[in-house]
Amino acid sequence: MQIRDAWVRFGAVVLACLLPVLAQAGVLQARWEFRLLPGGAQVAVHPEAAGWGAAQVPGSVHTDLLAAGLIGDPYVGAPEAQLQWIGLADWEYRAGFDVDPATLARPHAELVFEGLDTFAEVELNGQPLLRADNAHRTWKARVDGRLQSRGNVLRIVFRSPITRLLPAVQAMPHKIAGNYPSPYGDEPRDAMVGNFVRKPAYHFGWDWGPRYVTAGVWRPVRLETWGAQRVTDLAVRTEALDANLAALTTLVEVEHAGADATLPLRLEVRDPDGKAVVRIVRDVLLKAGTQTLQVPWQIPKPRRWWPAGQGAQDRYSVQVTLGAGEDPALRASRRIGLRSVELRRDKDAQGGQGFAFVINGREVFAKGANVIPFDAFPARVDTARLRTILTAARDANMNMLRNWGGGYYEDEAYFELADELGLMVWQDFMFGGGMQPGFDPAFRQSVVAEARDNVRRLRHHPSIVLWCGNNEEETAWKDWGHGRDLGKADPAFAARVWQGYVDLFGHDLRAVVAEQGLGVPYWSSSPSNDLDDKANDSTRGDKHYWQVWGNPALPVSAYLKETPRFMSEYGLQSWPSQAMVDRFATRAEQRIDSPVIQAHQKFMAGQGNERLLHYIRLGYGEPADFPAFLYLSQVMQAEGIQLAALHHRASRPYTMGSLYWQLNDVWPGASWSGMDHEGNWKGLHFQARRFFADLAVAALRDDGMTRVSLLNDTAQPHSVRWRLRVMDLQGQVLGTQEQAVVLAPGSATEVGRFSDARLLGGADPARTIAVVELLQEQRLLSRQVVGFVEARDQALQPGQLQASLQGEGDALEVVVQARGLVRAAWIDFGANEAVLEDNLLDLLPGERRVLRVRSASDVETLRAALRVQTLGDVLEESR
Ligand code: BMA
Repeated sequence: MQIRDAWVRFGAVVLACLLPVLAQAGVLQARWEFRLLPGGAQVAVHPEAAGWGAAQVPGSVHTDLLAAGLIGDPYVGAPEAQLQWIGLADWEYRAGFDVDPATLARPHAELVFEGLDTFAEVELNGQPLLRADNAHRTWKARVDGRLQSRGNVLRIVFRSPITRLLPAVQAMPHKIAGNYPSPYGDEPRDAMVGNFVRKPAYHFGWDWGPRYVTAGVWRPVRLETWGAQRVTDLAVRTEALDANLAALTTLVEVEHAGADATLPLRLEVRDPDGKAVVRIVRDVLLKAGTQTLQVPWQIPKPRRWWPAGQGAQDRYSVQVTLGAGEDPALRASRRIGLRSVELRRDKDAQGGQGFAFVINGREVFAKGANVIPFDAFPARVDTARLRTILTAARDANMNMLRNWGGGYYEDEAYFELADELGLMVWQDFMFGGGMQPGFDPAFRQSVVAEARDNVRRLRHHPSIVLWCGNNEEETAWKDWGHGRDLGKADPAFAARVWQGYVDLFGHDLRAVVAEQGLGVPYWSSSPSNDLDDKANDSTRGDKHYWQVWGNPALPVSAYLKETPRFMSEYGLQSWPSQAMVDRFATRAEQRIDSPVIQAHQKFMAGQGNERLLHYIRLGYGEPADFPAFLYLSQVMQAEGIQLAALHHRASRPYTMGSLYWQLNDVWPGASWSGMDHEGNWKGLHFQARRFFADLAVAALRDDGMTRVSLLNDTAQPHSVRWRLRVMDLQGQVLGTQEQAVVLAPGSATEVGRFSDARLLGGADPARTIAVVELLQEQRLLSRQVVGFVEARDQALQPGQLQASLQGEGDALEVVVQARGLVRAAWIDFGANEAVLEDNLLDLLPGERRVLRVRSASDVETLRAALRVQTLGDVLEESR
């Protein structure tokens, strides 16, 4: 008691120096500080973090330590092992704030914590306020009468999830499957806590990212105040929608205190041009408590929201006002898109079952990638970064992103961008893999609360077309031995675990989506056929295919033998560019097996680079040096994923989606991504823009036979020509075929199969290629160069490409001119930031291309830095 009193007095003195910030209703403006919680085991080992230091909210303890200079950059070098103590420590945050008189005078007040990571004890002015245990939830606490005009103090203690949960996990006679065990000894390998806590799973380390078990106030804290009423939610339910009419119901949730009251409720709807198209005023009777008011309305000839490539991304704004409307607590607004969504699962005659997204009545082939968190510390991801990466997704002709379940539910800004860009979002609930304690009622309750918070927070976004229970849990249980092993060890416990799974993902989350999701479909797991017998089946439901890259590491040609109904994951790794690698490793450290390089390669505990070399060797041969390894990893990835994606598209309508793993990176390192951590395009992303183009040609060679298909993802028919030319590497044409065709809307049309013998005649396969093109009038829409042997064995020559820089300022261009065939030309400017219009280019003999360049660097610097790698040059060095 004495100690506590002394501490309170000491705290009061320190707080006097805190300079409180004046708070109004809205995001709480306060100066935050942090330190190690006194008395914890880490204080003696890390006295440097025992004193108060400035903190950032929203933020995380790692970024606060970094800003205070107490740790080095967690992304540079190989510091992970030394930083694991942070995740084992308890942390204390505090903020002082004053409240302006008008805000203080309001009868009701609430503190809203949009993100607390994770086990948090919150106090206001020395009194307990709330305890939190789920980072994915919004936590709210009424503070009526508890605020003072000056010197309010919020104090939050964050407990280490590892030390908090470990005793219980260790006491379990049999564990449930976790994800990636820590290689650093901070947590026993056989008692992982990650699956027992509602915290982003990737914080515990993943096969593309570091292990930083962070803590903190990761989203804003808001102070909300109101009078007798407040509007707590606004949603619009679509009752019926087609090209002629939209029938809608506005759902306004209102909290009212005191006796019955009648107030006017105003609804105003503006069309995509900002013109008011609906104005309704009506008196509503409010009873004490929470109620949902319903206001129906209609729009003739609605302007519907379409995915990219299918039509406009029109949106309407809906605003409601209760009473006189000056009070922000009595107003709410939403931007909504009018679209219908159906997950079509037609059964076929062979016992299969389809998986197709139908938007506004039209089947849409889903093209895109899986999204992982944009940073190890989510609070430092800003809207600009999201805009860069999501715009790049749309620019690469993607129309769908799958928000994978091992991260966090993205910010409003993410979905706002997806709406604007026409990117459909497949939204996983945040379960990244392994198995959850669904048998624990408290755990299930917490998940249901989290799901309600997030579905209600995000449901007005037209981009969201699917809520999916989890990533890979059903298949892990059924196909990877988790169910079998636990069943052998403890059949009764295994049965409880599985029942918990079915209750949580088969029932609870399905019910939340049905009640709150405004008609968006639910799917219990990816991959699955929604709790069918088999979880990862090519003939039913969605599929993750990892026999290429994963075990048994089949060659990329195996992609052509796998034809799913919807491919939601497949992938190949690569390294980012040399300039990016230079950010975290010195040149001396840049060896395939150096500790720093290995630290940034997370696949299978150090085997990732071997796996990459396996694929590089199969297709391209041995890299001569580290820069060649980086370059060849990107070429291999881009060409391999292209093969799979084009095969999926050519298999339409049997296959209705192709989402590769993965769009983006969490940090700078090796991964399956097509863009690096800063949003720079790797070769894959440039290639994706070509292989996902709405009008494209797929020339797929397998077992000595080239199958040519023409792809049209637009809703219109197209008159086109396709042309196939066989030529040698110097451009001499040995044979040509050409044909005009009309492509039906939303179709894949096979136009020919050609044996090698027919194409080559007697020509040397190492010195001959087939060039397959799709043309509309004089315009080349799409082209593929087909080799008859692996690139490794092609007679590609060095020195076939000349590159120069011309122009200046905004009119800067790279001119590339090929002599003989050039494959996979990669142009860069070293450490200078420069954005090129196109890259990773195949150039036919004699071809010239002019590419726009945007850069802040001056021409001479860029000219000196201009570098081009081609397969002909790079392979020559290793021969
Ligand atoms: C998939 C994902 C991730 C993983 C990726 C690459 O199956 O669901 O868990 O990062 O594979 O191994």
